[in-house]
Amino acid sequence: MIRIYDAANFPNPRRVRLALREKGALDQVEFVPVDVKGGELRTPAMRAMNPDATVPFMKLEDGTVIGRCTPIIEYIDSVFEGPSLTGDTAQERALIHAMNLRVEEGLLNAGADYFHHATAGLGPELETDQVPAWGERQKRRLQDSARYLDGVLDGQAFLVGDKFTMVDITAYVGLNLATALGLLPEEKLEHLERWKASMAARFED
Ligand SMILES: N[C@@H](CCC(=O)N[C@@H](CS)C(=O)NCC(=O)O)C(=O)O
Repeated sequence: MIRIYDAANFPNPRRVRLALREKGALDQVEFVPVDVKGGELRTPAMRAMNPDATVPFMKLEDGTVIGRCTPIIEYIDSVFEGPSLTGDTAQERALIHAMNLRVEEGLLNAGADYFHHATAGLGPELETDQVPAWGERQKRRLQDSARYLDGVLDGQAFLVGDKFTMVDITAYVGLNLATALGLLPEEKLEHLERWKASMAARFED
């Protein structure tokens, strides 16, 4: 069975869980809990398996280890049944991948950077190299991204084309993190809010 090493309530692990949910495959993998806050990812044994020292990562039955959400979701999308999350044609795949990078960097990673650099983050044992000004700068980037996505969603149900894709997952998780950290712009972003409510209903959140 495929093993997914993760920590259930962290944002990036949630991306893979939501992708598996969309594919109806949550029960076809084994989840292995990792103690992120306890520093387990940085132990030599873990680093030998996953040099990125992040969750999620995936171990296939033949022992191959694959890290990072997008490659994991691409794999899941290929091996399990159900509507494509990563595109059917070369053009769709490229558009979805490009938008996913924009959302990952501009919204989700920006929020994570704020968390790690401008707050106590994972605590003093793990946050040993904080640059608070970088966190604040990433907050501004996140806000610009939220405004941009609000514009994309004006008259659109999903972030790329007319179908649900992995980009909607990345953005939903990023938006939840931004909301939890109080990072969203003060003005009303009505299209983004409407889309977020539709995603929450889809995921029964
Ligand atoms: N871009 C990476 C991000 C993974 C990531 O940052 N995961 C966080 C949890 S949401 C983590 O493992 N953090 C551990 C740490 O910061 O030490 C991916 O796609 O998987």
